[in-house]
Amino acid sequence: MKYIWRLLPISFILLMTGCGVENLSALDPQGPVAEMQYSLIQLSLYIMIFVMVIVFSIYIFVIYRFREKPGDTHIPKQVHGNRTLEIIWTTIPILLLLMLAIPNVMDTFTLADVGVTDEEAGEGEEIDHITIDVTAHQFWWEFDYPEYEITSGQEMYIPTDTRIIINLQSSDVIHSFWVPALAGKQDNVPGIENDMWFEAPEEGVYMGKCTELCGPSHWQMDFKVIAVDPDTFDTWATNMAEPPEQVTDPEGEVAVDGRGVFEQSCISCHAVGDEGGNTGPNLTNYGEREALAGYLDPTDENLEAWLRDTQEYKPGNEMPNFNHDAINDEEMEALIAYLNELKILED
Ligand code: HEC
Ligand SMILES: [Cu+2]
Repeated sequence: MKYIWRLLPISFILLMTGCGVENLSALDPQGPVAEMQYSLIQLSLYIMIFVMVIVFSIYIFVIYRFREKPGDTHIPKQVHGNRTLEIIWTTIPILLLLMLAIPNVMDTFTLADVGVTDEEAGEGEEIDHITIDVTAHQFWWEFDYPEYEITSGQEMYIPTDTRIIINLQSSDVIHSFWVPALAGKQDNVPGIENDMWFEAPEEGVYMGKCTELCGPSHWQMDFKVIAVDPDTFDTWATNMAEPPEQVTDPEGEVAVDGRGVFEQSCISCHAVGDEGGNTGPNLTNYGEREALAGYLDPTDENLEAWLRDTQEYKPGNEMPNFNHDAINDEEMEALIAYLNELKILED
């Protein structure tokens, strides 16, 4: 027991490794934007290490070399000002700051340019690109694809190796859009449109977060960027606009019509295909969600718990709780079966 405190650093290390959640790290950059930003981080880190090593070496040397020794009565020579030293320690920091500033300013301009002309290919040649308008809501994300006239909620599908141009907006307070593995963060500010771009070379699910304190459920305002190959993306976009017919209740297991319950209680806020409101996330592909409400496992139990008591899961969100008077158990079962079947990619 006496040495239990020795476990402290170990548990600290274990705790910190928990921070390396898959694809939620700016230190594992994917694509040109994240890589550019990562190399700037590395550059400043190396410069800082360089300065630290020199300063600490001189410091330690001076402490040992000039410490008072027993019987030392001699007071060192008092000097004031040394032109050579002054010039050296003014010039070196200026050079270091220039080394930092030049690539930073150059990359800032590259990143700020969301244009799509391909300079290497010549005038008028466009880079493969799509535009996504990202609207932040307390506490969920809306992704509109103006070129495809589709909207998705919480999960943003993108084609790989394509420039994704992002326009950031907010419907209420200030939020901030961050997908660490793909690009640095930028704010969603009401009344202002900010833009940015990124590309994902690899297929995969990239985690995103709201990084501006925006209300009681801010910490659960997670989303996903799902990069798929361009063909899959086209299928996805086509089917989002016109989802395949749903075979609700294929085995005839549930007596109540889930779609009917949805139309009665949910459609005023949630759209499936081009039908329905947009106060809440579009649910056209709910059955393919990686997460429920951004952060829960999309199991039946969690879905029911969420519908019954959404205010418990995300306090302050705009969806009402549905108790047993609003939706009875039978209707709930049918509704869940209906939602799980909302798939547009797999059969
Ligand atoms: C008054 C509007 C409103 C009504 C009615 C409503 N919802 Fe919602 N719903 C929302 C909002 C807003 C959210 C986003 C909550 C958040 O994450 O902050 C949401 C989130 C959800 C989610 C999570 C979505 C996701 O992408 O993970 C599901 C599933 C859902 N609602 C299903 C339903 C069902 C089923 C009904 C009907 C029984 C319903 N909702 C009724 C507004 C509504
Ligand atoms: Cu937010």
